[in-house]
Amino acid sequence: MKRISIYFFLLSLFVQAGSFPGAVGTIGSDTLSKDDPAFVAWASGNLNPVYGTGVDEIWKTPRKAFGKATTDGSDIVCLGNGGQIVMTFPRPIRDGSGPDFAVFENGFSNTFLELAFVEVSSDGVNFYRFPNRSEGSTAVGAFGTVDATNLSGLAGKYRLGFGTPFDLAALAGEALLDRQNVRFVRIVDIIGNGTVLDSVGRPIYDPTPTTGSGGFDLEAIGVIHQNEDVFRIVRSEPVNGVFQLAWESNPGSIYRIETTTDLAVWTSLGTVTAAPTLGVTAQALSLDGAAKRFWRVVWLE
Ligand SMILES: [Ca+2]
Ligand SMILES: [Ca+2]
Repeated sequence: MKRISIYFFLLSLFVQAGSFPGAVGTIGSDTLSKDDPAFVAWASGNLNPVYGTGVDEIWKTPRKAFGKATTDGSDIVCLGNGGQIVMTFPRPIRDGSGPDFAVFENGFSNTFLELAFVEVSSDGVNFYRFPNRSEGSTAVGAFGTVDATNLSGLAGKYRLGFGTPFDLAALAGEALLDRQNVRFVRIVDIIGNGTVLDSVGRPIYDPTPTTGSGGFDLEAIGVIHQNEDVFRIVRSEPVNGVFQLAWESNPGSIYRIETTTDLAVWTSLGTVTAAPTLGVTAQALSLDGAAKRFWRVVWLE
């Protein structure tokens, strides 16, 4: 008899589990600890957040999502219900082998999971959402539970100190996304009452309603693969007596413009701060009557 009861117990576990990797500490979980040596950089800036409902002023500090992930559940920016934020990085994220970055939330258990969509952009204009799935089929109360095995492609799947990985390869084929130069990551809170749908049109459920620090609490974003290659010049031409120069730039970075007439001695024309919301910075430079002149852009930090 004892053997039979064990059999049924295992069967019921198998039947209940969803299709995707499970909670921290379970076999097959794809989470990354904040201390994983795979992380080479962390989010370092943000664009203006759009806060949703149910978030107190004390949680509206985007700076707390900069830098390395912590074990401090209050070291977060709270998006509010339906809110969103765009984060920037020291260098572009690139698509290497396997996951390329991970998003950290401050969930206090393996089952209190507040969820968000993750969208990326190279140019700061065109954003692409990671394909996502939520297989949960019942509404979750304010302090209800969410099963990680039901979730894929959504941030917030793991508790404080453990990131949810994202692989840019999932967005192959998007014409206006340069997967080797992802400069912006947008986190979009999901109102988990079933009105917001996953990639295949199924309702997404997470703890609802939440107040005070409602919605997704962004703790950090860790980068696994970053692009340290030479960046590209996208425009270099004289127009109406002015030389128009534009290059792919990373928000938060500083560049020095240099010029020469003989390719031997370069003279600085000063420094330029990257365009804060776009992936390209443009400058109009004086031609100053030289028969031949060259310019170059040097990436400082
Ligand atoms: Ca990848
Ligand atoms: Ca933090």
